[in-house]
Amino acid sequence: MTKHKKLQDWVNQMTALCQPAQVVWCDGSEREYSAMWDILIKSGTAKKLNESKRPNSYLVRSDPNDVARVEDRTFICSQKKEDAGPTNNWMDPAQMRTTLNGLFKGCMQGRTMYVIPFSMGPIGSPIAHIGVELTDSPYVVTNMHIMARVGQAVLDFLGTDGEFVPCMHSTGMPLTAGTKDVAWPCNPANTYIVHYPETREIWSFGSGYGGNALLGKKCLALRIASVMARDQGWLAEHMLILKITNPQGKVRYIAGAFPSACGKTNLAMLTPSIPGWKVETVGDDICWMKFGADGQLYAINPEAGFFGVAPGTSLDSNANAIKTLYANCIFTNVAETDDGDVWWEDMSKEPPAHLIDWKGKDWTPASGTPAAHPNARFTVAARQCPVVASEWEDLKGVPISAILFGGRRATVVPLVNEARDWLQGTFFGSIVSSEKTAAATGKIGELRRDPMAMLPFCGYNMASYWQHWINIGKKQGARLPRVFYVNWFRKNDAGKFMWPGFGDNSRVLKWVFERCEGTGAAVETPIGMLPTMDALDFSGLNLDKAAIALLLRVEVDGWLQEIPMIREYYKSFGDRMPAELMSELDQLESKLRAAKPAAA
Ligand code: SAT
Ligand code: MN
Repeated sequence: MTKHKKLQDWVNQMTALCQPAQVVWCDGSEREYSAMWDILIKSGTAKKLNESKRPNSYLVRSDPNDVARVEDRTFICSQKKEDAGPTNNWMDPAQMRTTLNGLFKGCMQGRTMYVIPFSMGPIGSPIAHIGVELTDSPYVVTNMHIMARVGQAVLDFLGTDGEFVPCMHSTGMPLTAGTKDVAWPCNPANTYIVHYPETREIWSFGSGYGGNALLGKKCLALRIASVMARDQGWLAEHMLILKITNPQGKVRYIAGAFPSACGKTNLAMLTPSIPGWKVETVGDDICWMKFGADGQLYAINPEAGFFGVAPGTSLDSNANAIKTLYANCIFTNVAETDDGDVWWEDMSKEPPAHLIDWKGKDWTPASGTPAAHPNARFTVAARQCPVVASEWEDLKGVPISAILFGGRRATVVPLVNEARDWLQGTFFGSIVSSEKTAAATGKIGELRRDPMAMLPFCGYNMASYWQHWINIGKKQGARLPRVFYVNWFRKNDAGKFMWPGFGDNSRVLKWVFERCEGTGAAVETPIGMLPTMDALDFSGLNLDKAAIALLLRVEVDGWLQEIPMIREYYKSFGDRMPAELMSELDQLESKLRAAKPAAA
C-alpha cells in the first residue's frame, strides 16, 4: 500500500467519479497475474493455450471493432491549439474535460477498478518515470505486468511525494443493472484517447486494445514524455535500441526510428549475416535518452516487454522473436490451431488445413480472409529474448553512438547516408517518409511524411519538436551521436527490391559502427556522406557493380523533384518552423543544383 497523499486523493476522487464495485491495488505478483487470467477465462475473454505447446500462455480475441490504435480519436488537449500543432487532433481542454467527466461518470459500475502503479524504465533509473493507471480491464492488468514494472516496488519507490503521471482508463461499458457483460467490453462509438500535456495527464475511454489501453506505452512513454523531454532537455523517441559488437569485441549502441511496417522489431533482434559480428537487443520500440555528466546521451528502453505485430513474424524474418515466444505469452487476435497453439500469416510457409480465426470462426486456406488480424499482437517479457543484451536493464542506460532514421522508399533515397552533423541529422529525421503508392522509377509517388517516426506520437507541435532536437545539438559539452538515414526498401527498374534486408542489414550497421570508430570510408555528396563503393561489405551477396552503384547513387533529379514537396510540407507548420531546417533545405537545393551539370 501507499502513504502517498496525492495518489490516495486522486484514487479516491476517481473512485467517486467512476463508481466501481470495488477497488484493487495491484501488487505485481505472480499470484495476481494468474488471478487475472482466472477472471478472463471465466468471462470468456481468454483461453489458455495447450500447456505442452505454449506453456503459461493465453489467447484473447478482441471485439472486431476494437483492434488497433485509433489516431482519429487521439487528442492532444493543450491550452492553445498551436501548441498541439497541425499534425495532432486538438480540442479545448476545458471542453474535453466536460465531455470526459460525462463519459467517466459511473463508467465502472459493476466492475473492479484496478490501480496499477508502474515504472517506465528500471525502477530507480535516473532516466525512468512513473505512472499510475486506473483501469477496469483485467486484460490491461495482465499486459501491464509484462510491458512495465508494476506493483508494490513502484509504490515503495514513489514514497510519500514522488511524481507520477495519472493515467485513467475505462473500456466504457458499465455493468449497470440488467446489462449483460460481454467477452471484450468496449465502446467504439465513444472512444477518446486524450492527453493533457500541460498537466501531464492521460484519459482513455472506450477501447481495451494495445496503445489505446496500455497507457504506459505510446500515451505516456511517447506523447507525454516528449513534452517532459522538451521541458527537461532530453529525448523521448519512437526508436529501437540495439547493441552491436565487432569481431574484436568492441561494443557500440545504436538507436533507430522507423515508421510502422519498416521492420523495427526485426532490426532490433537481427541475426548478422557477416561473420564475427553480434547484434543484441536493448529495446524494440521506445527509447529515452538523457545526457550523462560526460555529455553523452544515455538511453534506456522504458518498456519491460515487447508488444509486437504477430503476422509476418517467422523463423525466416525474425528467429529471435519466435524463440522469445516459447512460453509466458499473451496472444491477441491471432488464429488458434486444432492442437491449442497459435498461428498467424507467414508463421509457416503452408498454413494449417484448419484453424479458428481471430473472430472465433472456422477457417481453412480457402476462406480467403486472414486467419489472424493483421494487427494481431504478442505480449512477451523482454527478458525471454535469447539475444537481449545483458545490460538492457542497466539503471544508467547505454551510451548511444548512432541514430538511424529510415522510411520505406522505392526510389531516390540511397541505402545509407550519414548526416554531416546533428543539424543535418535533424533535417533527415524531419523528412522521413514512406511511399503511399508504388512509385514508378525516377518519379516520386505520394509520400506520407512521418518525421522521426513520431507523427502519431509527438505530444506537441511537430515543428517545436524539431526545434527541441536542434537545441539538443547546441547543448554545451554535448558529445552527440552520429545520424544516418537508411532505406532498406529501394527497388530497381523492374520493381524488385534491391536489398535483401533482414540479417544483411548488419552490413549497413557495420559501416555505421566503422564511421563511429573513424575508420569507415565515405565521400561527401550533396545529400550527405555516402559510403564509397567498397566501404560496405557486400561479400557473398551476389550484387553486381551496377546494383551497388544504384543502391548508393545520389539521385540528383529525384532529390530536386522532392525539394518543393519538402518546402510545401515545411510551410504547413507556419512560423513555428525552425529557420535552421529551412536553411538546411536551401543548402541541399543549392548543392544539388551545383551538382547537376556534372551529373548530366
Ligand atoms: O498498439 S500500440 O500503440 O501499442 C502499437 C502501435 O500501434 O505501434
Ligand atoms: Mn511503435
